[in-house]
Amino acid sequence: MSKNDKLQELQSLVPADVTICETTQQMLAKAHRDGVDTAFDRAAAMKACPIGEKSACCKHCAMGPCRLNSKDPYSKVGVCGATIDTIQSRNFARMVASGTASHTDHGMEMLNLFKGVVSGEIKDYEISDTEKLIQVAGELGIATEDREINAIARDLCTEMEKTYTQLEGELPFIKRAPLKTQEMWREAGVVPRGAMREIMEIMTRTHMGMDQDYSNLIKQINRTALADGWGGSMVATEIGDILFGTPYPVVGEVNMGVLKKDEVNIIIHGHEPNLFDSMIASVNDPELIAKAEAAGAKGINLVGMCCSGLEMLSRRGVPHAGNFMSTEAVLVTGAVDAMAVDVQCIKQGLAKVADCYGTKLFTTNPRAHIEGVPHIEFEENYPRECTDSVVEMAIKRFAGREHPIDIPKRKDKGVFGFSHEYINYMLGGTFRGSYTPLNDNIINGRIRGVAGVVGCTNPRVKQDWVHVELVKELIKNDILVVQTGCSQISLAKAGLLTPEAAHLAGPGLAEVCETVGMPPVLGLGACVDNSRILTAVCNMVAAGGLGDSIADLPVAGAAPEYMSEKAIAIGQYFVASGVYTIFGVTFPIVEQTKFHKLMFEGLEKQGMGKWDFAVDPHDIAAKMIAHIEKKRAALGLDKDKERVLVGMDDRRAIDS
Ligand code: XCC
Repeated sequence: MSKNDKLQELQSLVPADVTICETTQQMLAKAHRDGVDTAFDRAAAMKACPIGEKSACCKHCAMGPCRLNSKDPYSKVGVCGATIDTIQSRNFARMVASGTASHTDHGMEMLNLFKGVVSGEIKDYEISDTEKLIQVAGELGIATEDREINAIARDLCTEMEKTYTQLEGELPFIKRAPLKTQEMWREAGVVPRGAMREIMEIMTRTHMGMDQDYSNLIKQINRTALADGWGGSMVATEIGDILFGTPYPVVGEVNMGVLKKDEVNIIIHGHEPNLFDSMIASVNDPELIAKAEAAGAKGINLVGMCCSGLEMLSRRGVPHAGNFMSTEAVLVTGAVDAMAVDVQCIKQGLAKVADCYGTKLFTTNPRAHIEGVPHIEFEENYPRECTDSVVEMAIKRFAGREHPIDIPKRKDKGVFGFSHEYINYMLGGTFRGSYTPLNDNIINGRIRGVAGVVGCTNPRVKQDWVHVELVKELIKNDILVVQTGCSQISLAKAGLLTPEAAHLAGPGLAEVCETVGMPPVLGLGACVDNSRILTAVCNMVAAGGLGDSIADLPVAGAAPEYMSEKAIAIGQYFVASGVYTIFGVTFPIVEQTKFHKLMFEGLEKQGMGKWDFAVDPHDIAAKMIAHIEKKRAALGLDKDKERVLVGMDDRRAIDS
């Protein structure tokens, strides 16, 4: 293709059609002028494979790959005889295995770091929240009274390690769930043992010629997904809090306007908080600051993106430049001197865009290199070796900036860091912290229910638009929204993570927000922090009045712009935990098949939640609201309580 043809093709994509993020629009237009493509352009140029999209193909052996007809799913079987239900349940199982592996691997890294800190081998990090350590240890049955912190921490490491390595028995955090939910899991035979074992079993059961009954495979799908939510993800969150601090509300700035023309700009993108934490130490090192100044910079500006960014935005208020679909666009500013990435959601396309605009891109994790991108290994025993050298390279690039700098002016403010511990305190105060005020407001109908709106952005739908429209509709209908992951940044850019956004809420929710001084949309952190939502729903059940299990609660979850296998694993653990969960974009199961019926109806009959799917945000909202109202009705909250007039005779009867 000639250069002119390429420019023409790029310019045929209208940025406002693919994203509502103003700064991403500006940078896409600039990229098109510069002849640079991003995932938005590649998605427009490459239609999603219609067979793969519906999961109607199987490439588990060399007799295939076999393609079935998603329009007429029972008209054919694979060469081995596999039916559509076997093929798509196996494909779905492997998505759950991959997503669960990602979160549990992240959690395991946190555990290794924690162990190193406790043993004294790792010296650059320390335990920063001993109160949380004691609370989690107590919850897991570890003696805490009159014991040294380090002794408790050692026992906690041993106990948490079971999350991964245990061959038999139940995951430690299973006890956090309401008893009725635990019983339902036991009855269904889906309580996870150790995550490694569950992932291994899913891989073998999905091998050619193994589990060929979707209704049996679903058990392993659920068991593996639960090992993510109540295992890997929960461990990642809890150790993250113990080491880096439990979040409490902090005002933070988001959007590309957080970059600074006259400073050395460094972006950390990925997932694990340790790299970011060490980078904070590096950019505050007086020697490195002096070097930056000597190179003509006014300072060093550290910024986050995606979930790494959320880890440190929630805990330290570090500015955040944007979510997943803005990671290439931000490089088009020419202002990013260095971007260091660790694991997950790092597009290979970043390498080319970084090259075009002279950004120094570095991979840092042994599990995630990118061909052609320099790698500076991050080692927890000597973390500063990696982060200091990234800073040095960024300073060098600043001094030799060759590309015009074009930073969009817009930045937005939001309140972040609503850990479930803080929600407890916020509602009840120091002495009577509890979820009772939340439950009371749900029971009296001021708040109809709670919705989790989470997950990625995806170039197959207009970036941020589905998240924002959906959340606006929910809060307008008096539904309190909690958020994690990239979705939260979509809403922060739209100004909904501020207490002032209460005016967009329905009268009941607005009244509660104004009384407490909280936003109608609460940001809970990164993707692994979906475990905070699990903990919060457990607290709602424990506070009373809303049923005995998670499945009884008037709650719903959505990932309207999801793209990753991690999101599928998250969705599945919410469903298995009892939560109605709706996804947008596309759904990897053929409608009208037995497996579809099981996921969208059957699981609910077993006491779990269920899947649903819609693309339009208003349809998604309507379905979530209908589900919440259905749960309210089941709890008897749909009718006003009959007023009983108590006469003197009745009083005497009560007294006696
Ligand atoms: Fe990745 Fe966690 Fe999705 Fe964002 S939301 S695109 S998984 S960074 Ni978790």
